[in-house]
Amino acid sequence: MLRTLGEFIVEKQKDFPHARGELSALLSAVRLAAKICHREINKAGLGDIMGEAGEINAQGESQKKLDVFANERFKAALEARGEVCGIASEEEDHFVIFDNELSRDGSYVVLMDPLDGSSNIDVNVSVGTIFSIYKRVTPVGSSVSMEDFLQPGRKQVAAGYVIYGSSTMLVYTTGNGVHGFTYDPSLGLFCLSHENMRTPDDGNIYSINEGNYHKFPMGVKKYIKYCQEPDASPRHPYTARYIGSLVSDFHRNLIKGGIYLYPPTAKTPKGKLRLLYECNPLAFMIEQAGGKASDGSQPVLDIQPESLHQRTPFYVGSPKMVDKVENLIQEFKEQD
Ligand code: AHM
Ligand code: MG
Repeated sequence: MLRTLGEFIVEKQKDFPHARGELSALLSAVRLAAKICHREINKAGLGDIMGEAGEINAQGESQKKLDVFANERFKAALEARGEVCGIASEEEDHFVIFDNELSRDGSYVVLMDPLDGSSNIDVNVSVGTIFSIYKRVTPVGSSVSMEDFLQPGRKQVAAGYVIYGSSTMLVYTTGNGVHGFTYDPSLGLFCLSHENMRTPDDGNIYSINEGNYHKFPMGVKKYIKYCQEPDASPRHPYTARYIGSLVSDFHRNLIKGGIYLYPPTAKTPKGKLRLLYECNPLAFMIEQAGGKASDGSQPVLDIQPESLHQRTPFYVGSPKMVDKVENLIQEFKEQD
């Protein structure tokens, strides 16, 4: 029988005895914004014949870039319901306070990357939205502040992503497993397609931008060589797969088993990816699915954030693969 995301959320609310339905309402807002973004992203290629981003359209409005569009949609959907008192986004320099009567009493903050991998849209490659939800630490009724946003990933109450791919999917966790829903555009519904997702303990896919090889820490170089060794194990040599769109690379590896790596380099000592908008939510998801996420020396979820747009090296995926690269990074760190 078909189970929709809406029904599933209500069902799962019973798992939290003191839940008042706020988180369920918040997830419904995410679902609505995801549908709107799905619609726009699916016709993105028409931009070429209907006007590029930045141009003025027939109605005299300027066409928005899709990442700006996605940011506005998610923000509007989250502000409309009153559960969220503020958001932080990769698209905004500062956090945004929802300062209306409803939202001031909201208990949650949301951090998001509204459209990750947006440069891929030009070439029709899958992109994603990543979101992360925390209970605020400041009192309800007061104005939201920086400390509400700078919480370690362990404190997340929910996280997830939307992948706009050959199908659009919404995958999320509230700390009780990871569940995936595939969008049926003819019905306008997300339907449960992947209940209780688990990532394999070990895998044979490695995903990294190998063009930067010469700039990587020695332990990561050793790991890449290890992946390529023909006889290191029956799984060798591993398969290299890198879309360059984090949600897509993560989603594939979650299902098939594998590891995604974004190491530091001398030029970018913290790597490229953002701790709060990208790494923490995916780290929460992978741990819930039986995998691991590390910055090379500690679990990503244990990092105490210091600023909103902070970056971190990121190694995420099947636990045995993450252990292996972590060990090599530690073993060879004197040589960096
Ligand atoms: P973005 O947030 O500016 O879109 O950058 C994040 C993206 C990820 O989706 C992807 O995994 C990574 O950047 C690719 O980076 P690179 O091109 O350096 O390999
Ligand atoms: Mg991003």
